[in-house]
Amino acid sequence: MLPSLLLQLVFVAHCLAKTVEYHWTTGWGSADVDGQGERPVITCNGEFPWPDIRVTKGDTMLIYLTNGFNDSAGTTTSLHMHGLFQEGSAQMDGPPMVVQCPIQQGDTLLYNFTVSSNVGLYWYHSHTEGQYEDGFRALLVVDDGEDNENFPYDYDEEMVMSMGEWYEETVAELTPKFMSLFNPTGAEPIPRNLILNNTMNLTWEVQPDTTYLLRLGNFGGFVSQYFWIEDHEMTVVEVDGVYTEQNTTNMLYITVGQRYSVLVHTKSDASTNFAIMQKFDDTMLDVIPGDLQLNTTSYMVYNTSAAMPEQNTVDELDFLDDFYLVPYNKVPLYDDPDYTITLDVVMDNLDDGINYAFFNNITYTAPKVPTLMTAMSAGDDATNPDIYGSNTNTFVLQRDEIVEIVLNNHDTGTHPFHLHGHVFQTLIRDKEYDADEGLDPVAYDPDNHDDFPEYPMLRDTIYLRGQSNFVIRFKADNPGVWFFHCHIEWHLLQGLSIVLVEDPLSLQSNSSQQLTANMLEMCTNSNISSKGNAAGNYENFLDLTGENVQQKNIPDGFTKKGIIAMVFSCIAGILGLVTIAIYGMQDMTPEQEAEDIRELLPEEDILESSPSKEETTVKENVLVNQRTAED
Ligand SMILES: *[C@@H]1O[C@H](CO)[C@@H](O)[C@H](O)[C@H]1NC(C)=O
Ligand SMILES: *[C@@H]1O[C@H](CO)[C@@H](O)[C@H](O)[C@H]1NC(C)=O
Ligand SMILES: *[C@@H]1O[C@H](CO)[C@@H](O)[C@H](O)[C@H]1NC(C)=O
Ligand SMILES: *[C@@H]1O[C@H](CO)[C@@H](O)[C@H](O)[C@H]1NC(C)=O
Ligand SMILES: *[C@@H]1O[C@H](CO)[C@@H](O)[C@H](O)[C@H]1NC(C)=O
Ligand SMILES: *[C@@H]1O[C@H](CO)[C@@H](O)[C@H](O)[C@H]1NC(C)=O
Ligand SMILES: *[C@@H]1O[C@H](CO)[C@@H](O)[C@H](O)[C@H]1NC(C)=O
Ligand SMILES: *[C@@H]1O[C@H](CO)[C@@H](O)[C@H](O)[C@H]1NC(C)=O
Ligand SMILES: *[C@@H]1O[C@H](CO)[C@@H](O)[C@H](O)[C@H]1NC(C)=O
Ligand SMILES: *[C@@H]1O[C@H](CO)[C@@H](O)[C@H](O)[C@H]1NC(C)=O
Ligand SMILES: [Cu+2]
Repeated sequence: MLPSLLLQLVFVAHCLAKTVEYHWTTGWGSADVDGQGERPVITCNGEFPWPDIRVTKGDTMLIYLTNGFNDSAGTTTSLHMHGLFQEGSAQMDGPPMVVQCPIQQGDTLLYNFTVSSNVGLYWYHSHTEGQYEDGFRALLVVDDGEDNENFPYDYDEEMVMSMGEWYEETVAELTPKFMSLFNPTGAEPIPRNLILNNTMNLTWEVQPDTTYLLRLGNFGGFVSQYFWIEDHEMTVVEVDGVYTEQNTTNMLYITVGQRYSVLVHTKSDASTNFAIMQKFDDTMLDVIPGDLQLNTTSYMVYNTSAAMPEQNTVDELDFLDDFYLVPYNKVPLYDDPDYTITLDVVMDNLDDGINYAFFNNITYTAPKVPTLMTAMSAGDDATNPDIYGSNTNTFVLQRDEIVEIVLNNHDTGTHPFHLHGHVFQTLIRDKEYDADEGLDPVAYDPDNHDDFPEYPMLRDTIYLRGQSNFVIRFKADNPGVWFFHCHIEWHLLQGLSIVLVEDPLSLQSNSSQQLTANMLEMCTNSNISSKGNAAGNYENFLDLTGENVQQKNIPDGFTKKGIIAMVFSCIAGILGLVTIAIYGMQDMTPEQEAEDIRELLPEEDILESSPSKEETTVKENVLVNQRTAED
């Protein structure tokens, strides 16, 4: 009786699941997103913005992505569905050199996967070189049953909105200025505006006395945003695809990568319109240009004939702390960890003078073979983390173990961390230890910490405060190769990521995880081996000769602080110009400038002798004078 009933249910579920197919070709076009003029954008089939899409849990998605870029730089591409677990389809997750080979110009890769268990709001984006900051991104709603019938709360209408930031220049223009000897502190480029649904001044026409399910996703690449609606409360019911117990607030704080679904009940009086506010978390900006609009106003419109509201200001940025949210399913705190990964975050300079981001002194350096393919081809060696390379920060997880990640931030900045393939519980998120108040970074102390929540919040992206720490846990029940990284695209370029190889032997044996012929073709066309260790060695997986490694450290005898003080105090006089360089107002290219500096500071001078104070001063003068002369 029971089995046959079950069978029927399976059959019904199967009938409803559909296959949706998309054919997307990347290209370059032009769009005026923020009303301040056209600039190049990445298009989808010649159009911008990219399509927001909706599927139902259980659906299979077939996305044929064609690289339609035709530039001489050979720009490649890729696609990541942010938040989807990709159960049984780890190769479809997107990050190049982690799970796949890059898609070369003219090539098409089929992303073929089933949305088996995810529901709620997600988004998709290129996982290549900050490309999504140029527009290659959009939202993805996964309905929980037909018409979202299994959603646990009642609502009348739904509204989906993306938020993000917009830059004056393209990522290709900004990156060389950012990753430069002339940006020794790693100051991130400053966006020009905050945007809502790929525009500004958006109007949302609402009906009175109606409960809206408002779904908000921050698909930006850098700043967190405060979000509020004048004189309206928001009841949080879902974050990052996890239903929550209701928690009502006036304000949200949404980092890049995060999503919130809230219930908003409109007023019964339809006479007045209200401001929808977005505000920069300006503590994340290294400089705040005088003309940067920190608060951005959009409109909740009850009455199209009535006046539009002015900007709404508040006395305090009193936002909901997501740490205290309780998942609707009340998943209890996971057991003590079987495996703890402790990571220290540092931003620092290497021998080339560029500012990098480090986990445990390693800045992620892509291997020669995508890590998933190393795992697939390594046989029993796949469980040995060494084969994945010494500069990829790869950790191997065993099936079903409880994994704990302890993250200690030695940097003063806020970082939103994202884990692929899972949601995680947040056990601890410590307060900020503000350097401006003379405080030093504080690491998590396993013997002395706050009590863990009984039902910790589950989500896929969470922020870490400046000089602070967090502790997260998840269960390694999804074989795959999963990236864990800061979602600030600038910091990802700087190497702030690790790779988790989860249950590699199951990957090898499971038929659904076998690499598709189309995927292997991407490797052939990229001249990248789809077999072998991080160095591409297939004979002996333990021989890493020839692997990619990060730049050398600044040599011994010079503390990193010391060399930065020496080399860069010289530049201090022109630090203002660095900022200008970032804004693109500088007519000199970073390469030219780097050349100038190298000439003035021959390597042996900088690196081989500990300079006296006097020498340093002389060099400073030379440089400053040189700059003055040029200007
Ligand atoms: C938004 O409104 C401002 C002020 O009216 C205008 O300058 C700007 O161009 C508008 N932006 C868009 C995208 O419509
Ligand atoms: C590249 O593509 C654009 C349109 O996306 C087209 O205008 C241009 O002619 C193409 N260039 C080459 C070299 O094919
Ligand atoms: C293969 O992977 C799928 C998806 O994760 C899983 O449902 C299935 O049980 C796995 N098969 C085996 C034999 O482990
Ligand atoms: C998508 O993957 C499924 C499961 O591996 C496979 O059966 C199907 O043929 C694939 N579809 C295409 C169009 O390749
Ligand atoms: C914002 O974009 C979403 C998805 O494209 C669309 O459904 C929605 O209507 C837009 N919102 C407004 C207020 O225009
Ligand atoms: C809409 O605004 C107009 C202009 O202020 C006003 O005359 C009208 O009564 C308002 N409508 C409602 C339903 O309040
Ligand atoms: C921006 O919003 C904040 C918070 O409401 C307010 O304190 C501040 O005065 C606003 N800034 C400007 C320039 O309007
Ligand atoms: C709602 O969130 C606040 C923190 O902003 C927390 O103190 C409170 O316990 C939460 N309440 C519920 C019911 O989740
Ligand atoms: C990082 O390097 C510092 C200085 O060389 C060293 O003290 C520390 O132990 C290293 N940390 C790790 C996790 O290897
Ligand atoms: C791969 O190698 C071939 C032959 O050397 C070359 O023509 C092609 O441009 C290379 N492709 C890439 C993406 O490097
Ligand atoms: Cu970061």
